[in-house]
Amino acid sequence: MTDPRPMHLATRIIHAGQHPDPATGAVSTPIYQTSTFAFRDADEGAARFLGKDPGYKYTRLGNPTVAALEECVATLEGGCGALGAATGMAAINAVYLTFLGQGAHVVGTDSVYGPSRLVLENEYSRFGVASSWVDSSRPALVEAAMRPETRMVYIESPANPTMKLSDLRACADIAHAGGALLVVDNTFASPVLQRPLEMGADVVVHSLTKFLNGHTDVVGGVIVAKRREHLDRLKKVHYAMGGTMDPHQAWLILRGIKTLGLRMEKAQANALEVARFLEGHPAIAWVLHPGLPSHPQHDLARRQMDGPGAVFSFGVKGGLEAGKALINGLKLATLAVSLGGVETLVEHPASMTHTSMPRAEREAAGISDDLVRLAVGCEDVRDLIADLDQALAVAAAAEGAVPAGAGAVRT
Ligand code: LCS
Repeated sequence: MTDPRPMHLATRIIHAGQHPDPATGAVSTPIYQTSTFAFRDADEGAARFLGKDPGYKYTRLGNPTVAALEECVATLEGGCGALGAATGMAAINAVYLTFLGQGAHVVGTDSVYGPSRLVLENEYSRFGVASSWVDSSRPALVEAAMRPETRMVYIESPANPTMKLSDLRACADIAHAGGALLVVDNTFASPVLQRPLEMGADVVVHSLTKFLNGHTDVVGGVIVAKRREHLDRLKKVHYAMGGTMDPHQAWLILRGIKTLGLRMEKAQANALEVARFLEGHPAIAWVLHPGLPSHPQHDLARRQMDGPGAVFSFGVKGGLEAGKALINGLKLATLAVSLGGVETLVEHPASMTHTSMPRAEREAAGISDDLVRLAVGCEDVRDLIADLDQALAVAAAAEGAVPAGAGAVRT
């Protein structure tokens, strides 16, 4: 008999949505690699399309492997249900398209993942949707940007790549007071560290490509709704737009999620140690990591999150050129966009993930040219620190700013 008490998160990560296959007893959820599902007779087919029979019809409109992933993520986030998407951007666009229309206005975090902002500014604007982008780490700025026609407050916290945090309860209150929804991109935290629906958000989105999958081998996205009414509206739009998830993709992500708790614990412990090392290094100008007391919202991180995460940003003395020299000097950390995998990745947002933002807007959002983003993985932290230390020495020698080998490796 199933214990009616809700299980702890670490248990739900492994079991939610997944049960031995009723047909074969397979413990791992099978990959239902089929585009369509047979009906016993015409009446059953008709009942499925009328929604009177909940069985499957066609994989774009639902698939058992995708459903297992959806139930798992919905359970972790505390939502009433979830919708798998082909990518994080497919999930975000389904949310925009569902809740925005002619004349609608969005208030969003200025330093979100570039395309989440640019698609509103450049594409939805063609259909009469306006957007204002503010430093949402200051709730008063969110409030000031609200208009009578604001339908959505769109927050990324921690934000990519500035690591700004937004007070989600305060943003929910502001959104709801103005008759808008709060949508939160929870990609950087994952449900292990932050559950926005518990803090008043209406909808959560993820790029599953990142921590939830965790192995840098698949892209995917998900939308989680708190209320059935929203889920039903989202489903209608998402299924019609077609950016849904493939069963094999869902299976890979389900497999990745099983170790989410373990990976998060290791990666964030590594990230904090690396951030402390960098903060103490003479060649480093600044470090922004929510787990460091120097982060302007360290207290909010402690209140709102169950851990500061495994991504952070920093600047090297000597600016962009010194940063480039550092990136080029790294031998273990890989120069690549994306984050949340078991391997450490480094990137330069101003010239990569956020390059399509106009420079003035980028700088206003805090994405300076010297900002280097480090997404820390699960390697032995001593190797990561040694790698950064040698690359900083190379960069400093090139700059002539700091004597080579000035940073002491702590092992
Ligand atoms: N939300 C956040 C916070 C992201 O960082 C990304 C991708 C997305 C949404 C979009 O997800 P996708 O469609 O790629 O699955 N972020 C990336 C990054 O920082 N580097 O490369 C991709």
